Amino acid sequence: MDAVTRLAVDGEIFDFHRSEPTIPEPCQSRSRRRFRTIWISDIHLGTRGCNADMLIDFLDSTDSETLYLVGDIIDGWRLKKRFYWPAAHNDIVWRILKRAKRGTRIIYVPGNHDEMLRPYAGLNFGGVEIRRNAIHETADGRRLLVLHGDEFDTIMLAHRWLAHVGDFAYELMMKLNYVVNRVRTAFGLPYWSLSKMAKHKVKNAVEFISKFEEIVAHEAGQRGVDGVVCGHIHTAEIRDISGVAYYNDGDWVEGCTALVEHSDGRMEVLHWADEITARNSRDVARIAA
Ligand SMILES: [Mn+2]
Repeated sequence: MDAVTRLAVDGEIFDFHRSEPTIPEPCQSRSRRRFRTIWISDIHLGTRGCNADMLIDFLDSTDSETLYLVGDIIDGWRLKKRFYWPAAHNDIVWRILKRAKRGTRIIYVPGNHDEMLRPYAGLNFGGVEIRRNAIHETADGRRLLVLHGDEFDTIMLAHRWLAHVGDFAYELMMKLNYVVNRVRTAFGLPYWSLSKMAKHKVKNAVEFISKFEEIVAHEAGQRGVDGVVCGHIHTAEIRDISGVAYYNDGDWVEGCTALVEHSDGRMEVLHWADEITARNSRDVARIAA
């Protein structure tokens, strides 16, 4: 067992017994938005890129019967290179384990960055079920395959050069995004996603993303499910691709998005920065009124 796995599994990172987070939870009476299901992925705990504050706000504002962690929750790759684990990252783990204690069913499908947890598929850590993939049945009776998405990287080989260009550009963008948003925060400006904008402008990235979406949906169709939920490419989306529903829950590095299922089976992508902006303007309106 390598160091990162030991940290993750033996409770040095997953501190099951930690009684209180450093960033306290708001009081229990604060109303949370309830969903049937929530999917989040690509949190990349253990990296500077992880937008912990935004995710803590999301976790404190929502609740669900089931929570899927769709991979790249902990960035084992990056942790191996350089250990980075601020208190806020523990607070996220604490909140997830607290949800399990409160009765939320939590299914963790590890991705490529947290592949060190894949051998533990079938086990349960503090109420978190580890799975290689899962089938989710929606309230309106549809069957959705839940997986991280790196399974299709080999099929994407033809587009590998794109992936590498993308990777370099992405790393750079993540760093820029961090700096830009620190400056914006200092000036009291709302959070702003640089690569969200860039992705829609760079043609190659757009081609890569739509190719990925088509391959994933096609594979899911072959397996006879009605749809697929994945992460991995950090691009939230809800799309019908030749009769297969494609859902991507995005990421918590810069997009800060979650996929949710409402009680009637309706699916929605929540852009949390926009939700915070909307909530703040509602608060301002209430104070003014
Ligand atoms: Mn990934």
